[in-house]
Amino acid sequence: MTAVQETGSAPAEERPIGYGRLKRKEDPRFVRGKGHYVDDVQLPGMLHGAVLRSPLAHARIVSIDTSAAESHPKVRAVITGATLEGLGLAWMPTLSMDTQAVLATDKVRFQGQEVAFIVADDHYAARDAVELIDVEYEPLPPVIDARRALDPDTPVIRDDQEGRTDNRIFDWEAGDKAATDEVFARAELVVAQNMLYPRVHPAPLETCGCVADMDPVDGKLTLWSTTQAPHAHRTLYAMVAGLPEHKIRVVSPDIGGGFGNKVPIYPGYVCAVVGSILTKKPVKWVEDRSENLMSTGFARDYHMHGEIAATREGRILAVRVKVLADHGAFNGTAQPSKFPAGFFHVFTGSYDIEAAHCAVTGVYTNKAPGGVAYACSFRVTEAVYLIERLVDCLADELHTDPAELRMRNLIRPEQFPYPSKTGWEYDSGDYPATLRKALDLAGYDALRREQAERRARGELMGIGLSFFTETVGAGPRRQMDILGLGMADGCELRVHPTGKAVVRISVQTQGQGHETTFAQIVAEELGIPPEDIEVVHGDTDQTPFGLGTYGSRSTPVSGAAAAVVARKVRDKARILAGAMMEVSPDDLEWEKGRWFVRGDPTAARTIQEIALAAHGVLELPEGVEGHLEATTVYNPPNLTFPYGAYLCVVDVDPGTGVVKVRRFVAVDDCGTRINPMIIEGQVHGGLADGVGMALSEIISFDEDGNCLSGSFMDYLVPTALEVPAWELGYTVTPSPHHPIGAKGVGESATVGSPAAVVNAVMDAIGVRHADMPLTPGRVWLAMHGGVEAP
Ligand code: MCN
Ligand code: CUN
Repeated sequence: MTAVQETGSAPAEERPIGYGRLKRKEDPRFVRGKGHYVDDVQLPGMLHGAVLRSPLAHARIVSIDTSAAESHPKVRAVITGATLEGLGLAWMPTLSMDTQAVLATDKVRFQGQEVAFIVADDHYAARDAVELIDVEYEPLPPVIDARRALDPDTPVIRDDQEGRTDNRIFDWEAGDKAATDEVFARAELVVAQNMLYPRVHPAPLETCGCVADMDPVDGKLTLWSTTQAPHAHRTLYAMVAGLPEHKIRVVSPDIGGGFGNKVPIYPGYVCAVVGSILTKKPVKWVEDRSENLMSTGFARDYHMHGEIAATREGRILAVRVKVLADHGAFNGTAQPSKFPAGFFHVFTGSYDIEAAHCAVTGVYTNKAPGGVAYACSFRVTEAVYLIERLVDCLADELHTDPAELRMRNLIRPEQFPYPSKTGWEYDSGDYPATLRKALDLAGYDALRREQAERRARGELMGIGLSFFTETVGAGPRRQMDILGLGMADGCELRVHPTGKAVVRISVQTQGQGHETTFAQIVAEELGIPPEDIEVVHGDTDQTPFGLGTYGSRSTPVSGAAAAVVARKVRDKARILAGAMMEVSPDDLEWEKGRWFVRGDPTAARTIQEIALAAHGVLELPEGVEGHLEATTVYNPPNLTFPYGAYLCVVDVDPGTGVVKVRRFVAVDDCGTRINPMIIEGQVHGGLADGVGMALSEIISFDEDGNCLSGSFMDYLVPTALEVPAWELGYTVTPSPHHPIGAKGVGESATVGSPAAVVNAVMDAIGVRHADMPLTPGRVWLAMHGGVEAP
């Protein structure tokens, strides 16, 4: 598909960890088609579930007649909201402390909402029986445009909540309003821009699904489930069902992509569990593509009004933002409890400014719930897009080169750790070096000359930049929790007598390669080769508690935990090595894989020898137990702040508005690089996401609330034909507070790239702003002074 142009600097700078570009341990099974996904789970006597969904966006349920479905010969159970009400399960808590209907009882609130659940002998019978259920609806006016959601005459969507009189979910702000207003009042120049980050969908290759198996004898529920957070899900199920955690086992087998789509708990999972309880058989439920696109966690949907204040010389002084956040019918976003807009308040970006303020209002609409998904780093996508568009708007106003404008305003290396005006402390960075590297790789000056020549010939070539800073690694317990669960991660490491090791982690890979990179971290710390280290994950019965994989937190939190636990093992190995050699542990020094006597490198014990002795007959020092193992719970002191400079070159067809992405240069800095090959894969995927969102992806609705993007014929993800050969570079600025200096990278490219593409298209067509997705029709309209609603 896309070629990698390896453009990194000297290998020494790359600082790869334990075996560097190690091939992924998980790939032999994937390339042979031997992955084991939820839909591969087959249990004796297993039944199949299917969901009846609402055809209407907003309607009162008058009656549900299930008699025809119940008499279908292959149907084993028909579950409605009334059934669940009897069990106290008609509503469930969301990760944002709202409630969500499992199956609708009173009203339906978005098209595709779950209304009933059929359990049948096979999948086809279940789908057939869904058609036999007769629901009478009384249609209500739907609320589709978030900008109308707070109008006084707009129907109240969540009339299930007592005392509610409007569709407001929250008002939230960050920064210093008075200080910001003061800077704006005296600024020489203010540029303002409305922009929409449209509703998009992560659309993982594998849709969501589960197999629920409630053992009627021992009362233990086993749930194979597409979840990015098995432990957090288990605790929620325990809270909702009143079962103790040890009676619930959540298994997350191979996951075919998550991208945030698999963080929430969906009604289908709960219905499958209820189906298994009622039928005393295992029940499988796997949604289809349309169900996934129409009803599961969407992303973005932020209406933003941004203002940037500056001097005439191009010094950025302040940024002010108002956001209207469309959360759909239930506030089901997954983010740390204290931050209803996620980490949006990192919108000051990579610039050293005097003041900033944002105000975010969340509203209900008659659309599917979600909001935090699609490699967003908890809304950093929206924040980066906003500031990087605003900076280009300012450059346009000042007739300044956008690269120069950025260079002039970037936070300087000596300012780190940098306290941002909205409360973050950026850990480390050398922003100008990274931007310079991107410009050099791209040949920026030559590109600008080429652009001028082409313009003279009437050709539309555009060059777009973006510089992003992310906040990843949620998070310090004192600041962050989800539903009261602190975001620290456990990790356990055991070295067997033969010197092979098993590391048990709480995070869950959906394709990121954790089985490889966590082995590399332990290998680096202990000198045991990665192939001798097994990484166990994705099974709550086998792994320590932790909050899961999202917000690129695995490396910053669990990766740190793996390093810490390996160091604990190393420390114990030192005591044992001292006993083995009859020297004081204080006289020992470590080099990769062995403890040796200071001044006599030949007197040494390898970690493997020590492991054997730890299980053998060695006389142990006072207070030291046998075996070689350790556990830890890692509570990060701060988030990590990866960053990068991206440059996109596009050609736009003046006749049709078709955009061709000709080149894309991405220079990322994620601190210490554990596996450069995996990092490149993460960046490639994220860049493709960014091009897709910028040019073609949108979940849109008609005025009745019909979802117009329910299939891949309408929801256009990019293919190899739409993306260029990525040109990657990197810089390395380790995180000072992470044990191995690593920052997250999994979402960087999705976060950073859309602005670069849009900036390039605006540069090509000479228009200040047009909203994504920049489809040919919208580009053409923008070129000709028109605007089209998304
Ligand atoms: N890595 C590394 N060196 C670093 C940082 C990361 O080698 N300095 C490696 C890690 O060891 C890991 C991978 O890169 O193997 C991603 O690490 P990290 O940035 O910690 O992100 P997570 O593992 O927590 O993954 C989550 C992130 C998110 S939130 C989304 S969304 C997304 C993404 O990962 N979903 C993905 N990338 C994805 N990639 C695949 N294939 N599938 C998804 O669903
Ligand atoms: Cu925001 S998508 Mo990822 O955090 O699973």
